[in-house]
Amino acid sequence: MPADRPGHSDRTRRTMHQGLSLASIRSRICLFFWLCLAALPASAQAAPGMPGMLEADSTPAREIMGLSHFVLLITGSIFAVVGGLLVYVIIRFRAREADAEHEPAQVYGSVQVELAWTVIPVLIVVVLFLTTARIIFAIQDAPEPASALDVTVIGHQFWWEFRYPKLGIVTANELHVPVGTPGKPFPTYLELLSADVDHSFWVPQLGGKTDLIPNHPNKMWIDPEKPGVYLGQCAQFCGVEHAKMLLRVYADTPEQFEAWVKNEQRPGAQDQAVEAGRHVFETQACMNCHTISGTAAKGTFGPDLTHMMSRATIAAGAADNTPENLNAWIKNPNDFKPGALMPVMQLSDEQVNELVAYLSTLH
Ligand code: HEC
Ligand SMILES: [Cu+2]
Repeated sequence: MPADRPGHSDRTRRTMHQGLSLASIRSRICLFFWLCLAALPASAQAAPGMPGMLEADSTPAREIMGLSHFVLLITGSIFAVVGGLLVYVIIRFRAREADAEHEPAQVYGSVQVELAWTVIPVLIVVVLFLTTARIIFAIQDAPEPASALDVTVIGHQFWWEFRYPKLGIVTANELHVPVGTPGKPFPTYLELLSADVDHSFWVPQLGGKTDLIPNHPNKMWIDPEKPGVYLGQCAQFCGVEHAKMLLRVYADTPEQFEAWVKNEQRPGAQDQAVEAGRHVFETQACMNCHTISGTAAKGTFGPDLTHMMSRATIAAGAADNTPENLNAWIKNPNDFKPGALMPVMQLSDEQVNELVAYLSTLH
């Protein structure tokens, strides 16, 4: 509409202009909501290779999920009531031509209204607080059954060490725990420690986040019910490679778990055919940082490699455990994880090939 069209006062033109931009804002808000709605089903389903945040499969995770649904219900209702009233008021009491001359009724103070908007929110906060506290204590104070499995988890920059003190097993990055059977849960109690800085153990399907703090042991427990692999990751910024500090929890059937334990308890394989690689390992600095039981290598700065072939990934999930990746990792760990705390060892291609041949026998 031409701006200079006669018969339109300044005021009308201003209103029309505002109306136009309001309409475009409205359509943008609509678009945003539709996008959110469309994204919901996608985000509710765990993408492959991503931890599933909305698929609790262990008692602590399920309790936390129930709590968050409850909190969402209450806060969602508040949002609906407040938002609904706001929309109603905006439409019902919008500015009209006829209102231009007089101002709206002015209300000063109302004891009832002020009491209501003080007391009701306080009650809601108390309910939220008590429910949250109840769930936190129910999880934290759950008595540890005598049959429970104990694992010590030690966070390192940028990998996980798992120790099973009663079973004499040390492994890295891939935690194996047994599943319970209906009526016979088999929880795993984790003692969380750190070798350097703060880390956080987080496998969303199994439990809440718990920090690994130097000199301050923390505890948590999980009791997965379905066999399978649960993904997680370090949830506390611990240095440049924090994002590549991934976790895999294998929930094994009792038979699988027993077989895994048996295998892990054996000393490292000693295959004469790969003697050359073993020699390189034992005469280079590798042995100062890594342990391979049954050899001279007793270092603890890096992951225990005694049964490294029983793991699907290397470098805390940064790469699949294949001979090519092992080769590339030993040549230059920074290719996978810039800033990883394993040095470039300046070995010849032949030495690296021998090393990989040796490591590949460590089942
Ligand atoms: C200064 C200590 C140090 C030395 C020396 C060292 N490494 Fe490492 N290594 C590490 C650390 C730390 C990691 C874990 C890196 C990460 O995931 O962030 C690692 C990871 C590895 C891994 C992956 C293990 C897994 O399960 O994720 C392999 C294999 C490995 N090193 C082999 C070697 C070999 C072979 C040598 C000798 C040529 C060697 N390392 C020398 C510290 C060292
Ligand atoms: Cu970390």
